[in-house]
Amino acid sequence: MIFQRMIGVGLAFGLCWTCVVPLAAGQPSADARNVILVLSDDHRYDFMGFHRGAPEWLETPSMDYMATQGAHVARAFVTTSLCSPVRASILTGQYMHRHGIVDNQRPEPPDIVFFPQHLQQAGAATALVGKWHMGHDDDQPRRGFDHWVSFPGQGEYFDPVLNVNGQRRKFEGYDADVLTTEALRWLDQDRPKDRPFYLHLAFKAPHYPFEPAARHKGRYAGKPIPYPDTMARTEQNYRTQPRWVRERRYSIHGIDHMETGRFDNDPVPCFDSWYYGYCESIHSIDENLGRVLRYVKDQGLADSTMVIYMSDGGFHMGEHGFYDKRAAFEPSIRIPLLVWAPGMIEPGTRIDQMVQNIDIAPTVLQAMNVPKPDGVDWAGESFLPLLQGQDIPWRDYVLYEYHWEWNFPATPTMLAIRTEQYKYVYYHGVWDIDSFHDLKHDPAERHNLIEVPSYQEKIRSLRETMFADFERRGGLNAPIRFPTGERLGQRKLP
Ligand SMILES: [Ca+2]
Repeated sequence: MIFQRMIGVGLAFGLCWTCVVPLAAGQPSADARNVILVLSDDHRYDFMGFHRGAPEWLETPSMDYMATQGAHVARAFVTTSLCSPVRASILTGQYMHRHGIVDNQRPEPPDIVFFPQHLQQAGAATALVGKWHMGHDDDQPRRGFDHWVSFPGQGEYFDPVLNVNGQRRKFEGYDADVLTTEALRWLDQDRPKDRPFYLHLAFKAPHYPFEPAARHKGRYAGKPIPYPDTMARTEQNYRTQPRWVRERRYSIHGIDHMETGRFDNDPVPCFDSWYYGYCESIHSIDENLGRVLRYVKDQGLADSTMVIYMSDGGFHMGEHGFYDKRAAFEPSIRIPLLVWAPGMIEPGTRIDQMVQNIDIAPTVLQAMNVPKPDGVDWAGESFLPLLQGQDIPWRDYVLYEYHWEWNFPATPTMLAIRTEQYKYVYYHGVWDIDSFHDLKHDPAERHNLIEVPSYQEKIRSLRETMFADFERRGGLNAPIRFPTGERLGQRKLP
């Protein structure tokens, strides 16, 4: 009924909600949805209560609910595991090499087009509430959003100052609580009720330094930690890995260093307390995700709205001696992705095809029945047909790209290709070996098979496919930028 009302209003306003043009990846959906995208920061793919491999004591009832009552996209990846580039990829449907945002230091180029601009042009109401983080300094409203509540750079976990449509105000409380309250305020009071809407709600959590809401601090203290097998500094863990992997242990993104103070920190900060903080932060955003789901249900919007939950990247929690992301290992490039749309997506749907952040833009447009605008050339595809159980042609590999940062020099430039079973990673500009992993038999990526003779043909084939694809896309130009910001290049001696 709500959808019918939307159609009626659309016609009354001369909009085009019924003029559905079939999109490239499949048939248009039977009904148009509002979309709420809830985006977290550095939440790795398997730290959800229902997920195999999660700490058994981690509670995420809202994510569990979305998985059982909606769809779990079980193999979801980012094209770059770094805040600004991946956020730009979500909002443009393009790889980093195309949209040009390759680090966290610089703001977006002026000619970049974000998909909410297309939604606006089609008549939808749009809002961004939360983290933007393209460029460190600018919190001013950006194109594509009717309503804007954000902050510069990484923001603050407590009592944040938010830029609300150009006016800065200080708020009290935990960041995710405040942002959710502001998002619900827009949904409830400020948005035009006669138009479909897109809400982009982006939490700071669980990004380092892993601060939960005060009410959850200490919630998991003392619980048994399932340390990953690859965490120990042993010959077995490192004898086949590239040298830079072992070296990163001693950088700011390694567990034998972790934090770089002015004169170094010794002893090393406590891994366990960080682990608990990370999990408590995830619990804090799960609670706020629950507030969003509850609002949608209580307001009778469930049959006209799609809620997507995802992260902007993964995170190592000790694997290979790392914390942080950036690398092409599974904990870094895989993300949680859940979609809940009652009446549109069957409860308990599980998608095993490899989906990427660049697929979000076309998926949201299709879910809202907005035709793909002329001239738009997304790198991604809509996975809405997959969510609805349709059998459509789909990619059989995903690509990954990361460019070395002057500010964090321990992780090299890399290009990677991942298929269902294998992953090849090419490292650029370092005197080192590449990586090749059999994910089926070695999901922890403990054994680098790059020098095993029987795999050389497979490796050659993957390398050719990867380079040919990147070349076709214009993705073989590593950028060199003027160094800016702080350089966290201190190396703790092993
Ligand atoms: Ca991030």
